Amino acid sequence: MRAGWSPRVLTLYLVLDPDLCGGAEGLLTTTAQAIQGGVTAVQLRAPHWKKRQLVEVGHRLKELVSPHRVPLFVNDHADVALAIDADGVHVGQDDLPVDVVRALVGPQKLVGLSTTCEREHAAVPIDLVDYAGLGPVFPTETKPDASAALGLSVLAQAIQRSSIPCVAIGGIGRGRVAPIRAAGAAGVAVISAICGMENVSYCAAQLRREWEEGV
Ligand code: 3NM
Repeated sequence: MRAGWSPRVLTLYLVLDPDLCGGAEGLLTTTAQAIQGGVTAVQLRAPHWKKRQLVEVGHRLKELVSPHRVPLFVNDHADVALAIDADGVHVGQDDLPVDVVRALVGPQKLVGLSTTCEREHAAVPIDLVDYAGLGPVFPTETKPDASAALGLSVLAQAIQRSSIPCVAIGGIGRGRVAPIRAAGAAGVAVISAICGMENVSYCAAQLRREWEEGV
């Protein structure tokens, strides 16, 4: 991880979904409540939004998370991450290559890269990237174009074969956090286990507690 950040911030990583949260205002209230519950990182992910809206809402999210020392990541867009002085950017295998992303955002910002199999996970350049997402670990309805679920044993193998901190994603909710920690992950990323839930801070707190207690 870059200077100033501990891998502990990857523990409970909230990926925001504007549809599930009920739009831009919903993203902000969800984020505030989720941080209260114990979320340790937040990603602004809104694939259907124009950059203007990403920047507007991104500024407000940054103000919201900063006092808590919770890093804010922007999905896909290095330029938006720079514009709002986000803490990091998260890219997928089909986005800008990570050497280009690193050159754009400079040495200080966090860079995350999505991987979907052991091979991609093993190929993550640890000098350029701070953590790798790996998933979907379980079937998920939130990302209809996600590949087949990997399962816990593939997750554990991939983690063993790389030194990059791994954030597991896909279909993660209560009862699945402890096994992922046991598999060696640095954290869990969730969308539907928090976004759109009636009691966001309670749901986040339950997930965090499962991580901390490991049961
Ligand atoms: N990326 P939920 S799975 C955004 O496998 C995303 O890279 C994935 O949502 C990947 O927590 C996913 O509701 C959706 O299953 C995760």
